[in-house]
Amino acid sequence: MRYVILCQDELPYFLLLLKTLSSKKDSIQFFVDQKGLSERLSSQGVSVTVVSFTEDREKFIKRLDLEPDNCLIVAIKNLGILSSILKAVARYHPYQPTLIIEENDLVIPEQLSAKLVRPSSIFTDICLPKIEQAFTKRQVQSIKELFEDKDKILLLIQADPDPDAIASALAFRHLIGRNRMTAHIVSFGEVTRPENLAMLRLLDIQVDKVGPEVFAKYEGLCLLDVQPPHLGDVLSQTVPPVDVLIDHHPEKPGYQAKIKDIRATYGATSTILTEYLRAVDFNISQRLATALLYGIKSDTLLLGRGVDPADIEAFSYLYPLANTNILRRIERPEVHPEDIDSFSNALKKRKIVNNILFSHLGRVRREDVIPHFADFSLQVEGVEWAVVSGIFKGNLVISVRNVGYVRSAGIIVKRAFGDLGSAGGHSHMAKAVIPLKNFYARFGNRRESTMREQITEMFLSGFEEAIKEQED
Ligand SMILES: [Mn+2]
Repeated sequence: MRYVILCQDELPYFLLLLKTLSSKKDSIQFFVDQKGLSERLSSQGVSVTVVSFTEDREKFIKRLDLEPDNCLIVAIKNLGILSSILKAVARYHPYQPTLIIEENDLVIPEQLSAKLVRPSSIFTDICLPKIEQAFTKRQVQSIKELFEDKDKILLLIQADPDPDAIASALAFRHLIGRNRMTAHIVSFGEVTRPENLAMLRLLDIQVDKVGPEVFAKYEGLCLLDVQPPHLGDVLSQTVPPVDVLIDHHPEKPGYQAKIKDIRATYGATSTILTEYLRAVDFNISQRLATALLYGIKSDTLLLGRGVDPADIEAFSYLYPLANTNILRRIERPEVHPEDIDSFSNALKKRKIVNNILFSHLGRVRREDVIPHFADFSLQVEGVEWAVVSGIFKGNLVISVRNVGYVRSAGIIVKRAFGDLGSAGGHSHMAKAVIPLKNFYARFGNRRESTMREQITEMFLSGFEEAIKEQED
C-alpha cells in the first residue's frame, strides 16, 4: 500500500509507525509545510517533501501523484485549507480512498471516498479500555491477596446452578490459581437441566450439593452469580461474611462482603470473569473459554436479552478460543441409536389437535430426550404447542413447549396433571412427572394406547380450564 500523507505535525507518523515499520511492502510519503517537521520526519528515515498547502491546487494535487489504490491521509489544522484540498482531490481523483484526521465535524465532498477519524477517539477507543483493564488488574490483585494464605475456599453458586454460574465459578478458580481440591464449587441445590448436566459432563466440571454446615470447614467464601438474599430467607441467614462476591443481578441489601463487584447492566457474570482473566493476560484454555462462552450465551439468550456492550466484547473474545463442537453437543444432547426408533414411532403416531402436537416416546434411556423432542416438535408447520411424553425410571414424564403465548404452559400443566404427580413450569416450557403406579391406578390398565389418549384428554381439559380461569 502506498500512503500519501499531508500533515502539520507528527500524529500521522505515530499512527503509521507500527504498520509501516512492520511491513516492508508499504511505501509512505509525507508532504509537510514546515521545515522543522520535515527534518524530524526525515531523521526517522521516511520520505518527506516540503510543500505549501496553499499553492495552486491543480499543481499541488499533481505533485501527490495519486493512484486509485493509494491511501491519502490528510491532517491539516486549518479547516478552510483542509476543505479546499479535499474538494480539489475529489475533482481530480474522484472517489480517492482518504482518511481525514480531524477533531471537528466536516463536510466531506460527495465525490471523495473519505472517512474521518477524531484524534480523541484514539484515546477513547484504544487507551481508555486499557486504562480500565489496569484498574481491573488491580482488583484481581486484591482478590488474590485475600485468599493467599487460605487453605480451602468455597465457591458458592445458586441453588439450581445455571451455565453462567458454573462457568463463573470455574473461571474464578483458575483466576486465583486453585484446583478442585482447594477451591470447591458448591450449591445448596442440584444441577437439573439436561443442558447444564451435559455442560458438567462434557467440560468435566464438578458441582457438589452441600448444606449450611459446610461453611465451618472452609477458610474463604466466594459467591458467584448470586447474593445471599437470593438463597431464600432461611439459608441466607446461614451465610457467613463473604470474602468476594461477583454478580450481575441488581444489588440486594443485608449482607457483608469484603470485595463486591456487582454490575447490574451486564448480561452475565461470565462477562465480568472474562474481563478479569483478560486484565491479567490469563491464558484461557479451550475448556474454560467454552464454559464462559456458553455462560454468556445462555444467560443472554444468545445476546438477545439484557445485553451490555461488554457482553458482546467478551463473547467475541471467547468465540475463537472455544470449542464450538462441544458447545453444540451441550445444547443438543446425543441421542442413543435405539431412541431414534422410539422417535420415528412417536412421529408416526403423533396427533395434532387444535395446533397442539401430542406424541409419546414410550421408554427412553435419557430423560432429556423428552424435552428435546418437544422442542423439535415445535418446528412442525402450524404447530403452536408440543406435548411430548415418555417413560423414564418408573415415571411418566411429560414435557410441554409452546411458541410463545399469553397462556402459561406451567399453569396448564398444573391443571392437567397436578393431581397425579408434580407439575409446573414457566410460560414457554413446563413439565410433569407422574409416578407410573399413580397413572395405572387411575386408568385401570397399562396399555400404551390408553396412556396416549389419557394424556391428550387431560392436557386438553387443563388447557380449557386455564382459558376459562383467564377469562373470569
Ligand atoms: Mn447469571
